[in-house]
Amino acid sequence: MDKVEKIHQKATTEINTVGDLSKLEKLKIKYLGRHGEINKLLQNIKSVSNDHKKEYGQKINQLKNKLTEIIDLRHQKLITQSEKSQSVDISMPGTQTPKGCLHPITIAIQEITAIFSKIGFIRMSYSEVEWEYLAFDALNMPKTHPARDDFETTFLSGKPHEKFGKMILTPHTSSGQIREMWRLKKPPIRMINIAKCYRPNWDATHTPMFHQFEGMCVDKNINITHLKGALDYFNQSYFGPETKTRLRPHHFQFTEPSFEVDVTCSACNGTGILRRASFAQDDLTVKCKICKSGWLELGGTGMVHPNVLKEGNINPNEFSGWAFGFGIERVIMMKYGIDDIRNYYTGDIRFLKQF
Ligand code: FA5
Repeated sequence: MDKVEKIHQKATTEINTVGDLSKLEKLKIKYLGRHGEINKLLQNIKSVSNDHKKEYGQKINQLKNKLTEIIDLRHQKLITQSEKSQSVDISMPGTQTPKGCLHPITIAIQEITAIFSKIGFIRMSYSEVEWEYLAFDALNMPKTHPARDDFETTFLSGKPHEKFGKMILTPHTSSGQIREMWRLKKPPIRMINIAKCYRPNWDATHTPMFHQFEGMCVDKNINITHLKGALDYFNQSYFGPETKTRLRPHHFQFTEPSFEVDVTCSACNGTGILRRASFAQDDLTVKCKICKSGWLELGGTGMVHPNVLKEGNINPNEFSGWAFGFGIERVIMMKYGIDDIRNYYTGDIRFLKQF
């Protein structure tokens, strides 16, 4: 009987002071389990005299019921405590979920599209896989042109087309000129073709996949002044109202005359020199690291070659037009002074979220 009382005392203290549910579960097994203290006490009944057997059995049953009851109570209490500790404190600051952002190329595509749509240009996106004929022959580029070399163009396996030749990954957006003339059949044409292009290059200013935007305008009496006006309009809208544009003579097979387009560098305002205030009285001047000369090269342009208009079933004696092709990665680099094109494609969030 003493032992029963001792176990009663010990178990009650342990159960009422236990601090978590898993320890309470262990106490339950210790006292009420198959090999627990209560069962051990029951096994001892053999050694109790017959006179006391009944009383002993009753005491053990009472103890079992008592322990079951206080274990249940403790269990309930611990659950309530843990619920309270997990309850929401509405005065706590919330967890910040990182926000996504648009890729700088996507932002530039949206901006360029909006700028040209204001002057009536329709956004097109011609395919990334093109026929050799449309990318070269139709653009007045002979079979021997170096751009048609394996090193410059990615040819795809597959059966060549009888007229259009092999399939290639589009090396420039200029094939969109032919496709747009075919689509509209008749001028006026005002197109901005924005698409992915592929060339096997990889350095600080070239990636194997890049984006170009190709502008084309064909109508009656279109001349170079319209081209210069459109380029001024775009460059001032995209780079800033102070931006100046210049055309330098160049050569492309599909335009005549052809030019390279330069714009004034926004870092040095076209001076080629950066002025830094110094603590001494004189100004400290350094050469602009971005442009070195005040001008940055944007891309190629020119008046659409008569042979190209003919390929588009447009009479060059009746209509004329201009076209240009610029790299999107390049215009963003020029606008923000980015020195390595590969930044766009390494997926570094610290770079991408700045735009
Ligand atoms: C052309 O692709 C001509 N089709 C442009 C053109 C269109 C001229 C219409 C006349 C009339 P070019 O190869 O220079 O030209 O490329 C134009 C621009 O694309 C370059 O100035 C450069 O910004 C970008 N570019 C070319 N190759 C890459 C490359 N591998 N990675 C990133 N940008 C490139």
